[in-house]
Amino acid sequence: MDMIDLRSDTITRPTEAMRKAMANAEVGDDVFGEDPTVNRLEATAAQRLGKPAAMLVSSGTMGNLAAQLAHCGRGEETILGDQSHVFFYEQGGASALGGIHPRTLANEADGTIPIEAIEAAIRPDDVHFPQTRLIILENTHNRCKGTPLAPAYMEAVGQLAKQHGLKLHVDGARIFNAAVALGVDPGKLAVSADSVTFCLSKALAAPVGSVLCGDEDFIARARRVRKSLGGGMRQAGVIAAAGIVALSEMVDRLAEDHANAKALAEGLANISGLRLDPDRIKTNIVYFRVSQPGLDAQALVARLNENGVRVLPTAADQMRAVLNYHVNAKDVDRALAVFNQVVKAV
Ligand code: TLP
Repeated sequence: MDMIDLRSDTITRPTEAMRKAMANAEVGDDVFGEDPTVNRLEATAAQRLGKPAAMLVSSGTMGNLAAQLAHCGRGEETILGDQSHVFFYEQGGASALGGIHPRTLANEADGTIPIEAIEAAIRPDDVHFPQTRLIILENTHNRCKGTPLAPAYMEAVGQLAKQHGLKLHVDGARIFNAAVALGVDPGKLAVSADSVTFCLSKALAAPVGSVLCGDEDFIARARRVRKSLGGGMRQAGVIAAAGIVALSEMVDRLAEDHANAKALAEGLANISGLRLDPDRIKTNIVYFRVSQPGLDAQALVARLNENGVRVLPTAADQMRAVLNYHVNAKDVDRALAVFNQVVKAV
């Protein structure tokens, strides 16, 4: 049985074009700055995000951590959403490794944090308080249903940061999904940010890697941080080669994942015993709840798995499906048939 794997877009495997590019990549020692393929990926990424410089890192987590360590000193504070990946899923790395203090604010359902709430959380100059240094936004917002944050909101937060002498970092793990969904250039979403990370290894289907973008000084500091974290990768051109293909060939097709996500969401909403609002689905991520008596997320996930569909449990009554390169419109129909059968069988 062919499994339909909807647990995450991180499960995507490299395309034939990526495998060829990796096999033939020209490489050098990237710690010496001598890997031509890494240099080409970094230049391409910087240009796509409208920033002067960029650095390849092993993962989105490392990109977000390196950004925080490059922006903040020990005891300084970041302002970020309580549903953000940085706060929720990154092991508190910035606190553990950098002594950085997170100030969480409630995310709205659409992944934003109200501007007034951010402004109110900025610390005044008082000996009792840590100093606020950095605001972090996430676009698209994973735990807030993959919602893309609009350019006007990103710019308003950037303006606020500037007024208060703060920096803005964007966890743009899926910023290309946001750009495609909103029909804007990714650079427009990053224009007010001092730094932005995006992932090659998620919806863009590269096997490894993320890129951190920012100005030259920031990237120079982040390179020191990356080395101290053990992230100097030497002949990383074999990774970067797949990343270059990801950026040139895999961005426009994200619209297919979004259409498939919408179709899946509409189908799931028609199954009594499952709950979600399909109108909220704007990119490739579909969260839904189970409200069928006698069924919880773990049990449903197990039964779906036995029938060839994999989704991720995210709470006792909640699951997540992420549409990706290996799932087409026919697979969505097949997955919906399995959902129907499994929920009805209870
Ligand atoms: N997200 C993963 C899991 O960690 C939850 C997923 O399957 O969605 N920022 C955002 C918004 C992310 O969703 C992720 C990964 C990361 C950062 C971290 O990227 P990696 O896994 O490359 O460290």
